[in-house]
Amino acid sequence: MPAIVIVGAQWGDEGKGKATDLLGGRVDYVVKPNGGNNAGHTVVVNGQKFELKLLPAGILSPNAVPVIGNGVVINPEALFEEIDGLEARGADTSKLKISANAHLVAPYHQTMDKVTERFLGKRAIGTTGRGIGPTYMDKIGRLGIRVQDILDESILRQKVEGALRQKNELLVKVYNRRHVEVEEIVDYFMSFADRLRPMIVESTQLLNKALDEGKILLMEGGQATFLDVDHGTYPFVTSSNPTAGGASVGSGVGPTRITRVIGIQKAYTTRVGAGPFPTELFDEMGEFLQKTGGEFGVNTGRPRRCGWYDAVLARQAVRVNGFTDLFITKLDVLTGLEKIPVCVAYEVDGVRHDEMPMTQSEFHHAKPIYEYFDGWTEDITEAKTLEDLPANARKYVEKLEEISDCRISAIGVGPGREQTIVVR
Ligand code: 2SA
Ligand code: GDP
Ligand code: MG
Repeated sequence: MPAIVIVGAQWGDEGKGKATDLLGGRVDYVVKPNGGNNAGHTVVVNGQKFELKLLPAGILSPNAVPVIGNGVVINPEALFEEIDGLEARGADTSKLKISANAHLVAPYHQTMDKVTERFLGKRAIGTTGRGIGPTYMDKIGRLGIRVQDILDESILRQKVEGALRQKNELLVKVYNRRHVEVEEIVDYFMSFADRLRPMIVESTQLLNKALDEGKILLMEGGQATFLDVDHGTYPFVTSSNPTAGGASVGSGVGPTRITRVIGIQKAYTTRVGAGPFPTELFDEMGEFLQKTGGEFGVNTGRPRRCGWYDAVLARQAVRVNGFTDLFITKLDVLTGLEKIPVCVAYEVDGVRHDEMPMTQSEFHHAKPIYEYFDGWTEDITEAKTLEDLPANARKYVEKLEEISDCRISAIGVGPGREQTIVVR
């Protein structure tokens, strides 16, 4: 039975929240496989706007069971703040399940995130400051604290002792911060134990059993392909694997059980934080996209950098993730433009590159080679079918499909759930 994966195909904020919400009504489980409260997913239901950070956006689909997978890093304070906020607005969060193997973000991880960024100075990544990188560092370094550790306080204490031995060396000697006490961290985590305990599950068994019973799973990737620590624009990336393979690792659902991988892509490109961005605009066109698209971070409020659609990135994303479908969002934002440039290849130090260059230096030097498409002026926000779109908007979408090497299955023409053209 189907397991569907949703992946950001660019640098994030493509509209994964909306895509999840659209499919959420038809699935039994919605799983978050990676990231933490660095994410920011917007869902607009009946004109009401919800901004999800740590929780899967699918928590708003009343019939789906939301699951935080083993690949996620959880800040318990942020978790309960978000749950309480949603409950106060009438959403039901009582079905939420959390993997015993997910890792916990400690206050010292957030301190490390912020001081590391400060020490990097001009080379800073522009992280969200939520402690995501340092928590994944501890996971890989085998110094992490997992959700299941709160089930046994003496184990938790041993793990915190081990982690702090190393952390305090860094915090005190290198970063000139205060010494963190073991009991302070144990007490901090244990203060959430009573609320966390009933939600903790062996998520791999839960999800595979659900598939065996014919249930439908939706895996909702956080961040995006080019923020992936392996496949992204390293080091300007997040510290998890938001690509399709990461959804498998982060949920315990094997790759052969995944039946559909949907890439979410804006009809243009945005990026928040530092790092290379070949089609970035520094003129009034960039301002137009930012203003019309409302391009500000859901989580940190930071303005997003804006640029044209980049087909070189799109093709690389199709390869890395093995997309079966693309969902193009925010086509409505381009309404009113006379010509719409699309990057079809790069020029790197005088040489044409049709595909992603091999090295970071080459990508930093990449200049877009554009093709130009005719724009449209008609309002498309009410369009329900391809035929409702003006001819030039249809041609633009057809061109994106052709140069991205993947079929387009849905098109977003506004933030609302119903503002979507389902092509197939
Ligand atoms: P981190 O905090 O270690 O994951 O930051 C590393 C890089 O990953 C980027 N990143 C994001 N990019 C886009 N959207 C994200 N979520 C929020 C949103 C962002 C916000 O949905 O708007 O509110 O600022 C997200 N999360 C991480 C980050 O900018 C760094 O470049
Ligand atoms: P995510 O991180 O991928 O879930 O995306 P975000 O929620 O951070 O950012 C996407 C923004 O675009 C949100 O404000 C959505 O409400 C909005 N959005 C999604 N699809 C469309 C669309 O087709 N048209 C317009 N105008 N806005 C959209
Ligand atoms: Mg977002």
